[in-house]
Amino acid sequence: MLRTRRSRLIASSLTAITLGLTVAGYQAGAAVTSSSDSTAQSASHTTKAAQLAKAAKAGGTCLTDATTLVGDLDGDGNMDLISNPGHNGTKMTIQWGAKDGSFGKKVAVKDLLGAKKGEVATAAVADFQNDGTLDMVVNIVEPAGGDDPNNARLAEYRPGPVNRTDLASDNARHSDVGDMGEAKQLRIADFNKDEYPDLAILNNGGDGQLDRDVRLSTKDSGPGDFTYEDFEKYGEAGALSDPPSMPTNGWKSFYKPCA
Ligand SMILES: [Ca+2]
Ligand SMILES: [Ca+2]
Ligand SMILES: [Ca+2]
Repeated sequence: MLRTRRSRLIASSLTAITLGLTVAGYQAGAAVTSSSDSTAQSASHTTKAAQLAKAAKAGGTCLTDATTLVGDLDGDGNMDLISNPGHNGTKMTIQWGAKDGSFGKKVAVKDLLGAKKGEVATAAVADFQNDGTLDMVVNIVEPAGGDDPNNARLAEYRPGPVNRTDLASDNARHSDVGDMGEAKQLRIADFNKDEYPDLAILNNGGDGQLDRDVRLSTKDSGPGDFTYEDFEKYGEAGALSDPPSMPTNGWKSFYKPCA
């Protein structure tokens, strides 16, 4: 039985990437914000965000909290604010940074990627090759809603810097995260304890199967392809009724809190 389940896994395993950042920084993210904030609060948040951006510029990519990363994603030299509510890649937002250290309004990654109605966009951000630029993995899929999952319409590894308007990368390549099921979540993970951020994918492989799939990164490839060996070591078979556990704080393994 175990064996049967495992082989299904292989089949189901390449799916998911998710983009999700939502509630953009409760702290720094709130900088540019929302009409519901009081003026005083806004001012205070803005000041804090500017301070954090300044610190980040000096010290590199850093975290304002577990799900809000400050780093330069579009390569213009100004720090941007990347929020990933729940750390699961489904509600990711970006606030592009300006020269004065302030951040623009929150834009949803799914919109930048051009996800259509009915499609689910997921994303993960990290410096996968550890070369100093932030990179993305993105996945767009229209869930089938039945036992037979759809494959991704778009699944790519996009080495940074990415374009501010559509998150395009000159060196984008296909990723297999969306090839064999529906990616429900994409999370940064630290599976093999090296300097290259890994991916955890919550993959709906069909027929009630819901697995934690794994992509380990290398200096050459960034996130690699699915291998059964990696799955056996770091993945987990699960079901819709009994989901696998997922990493919740992968960014923390690679980025320090902003000073
Ligand atoms: Ca930037
Ligand atoms: Ca990089
Ligand atoms: Ca790794």
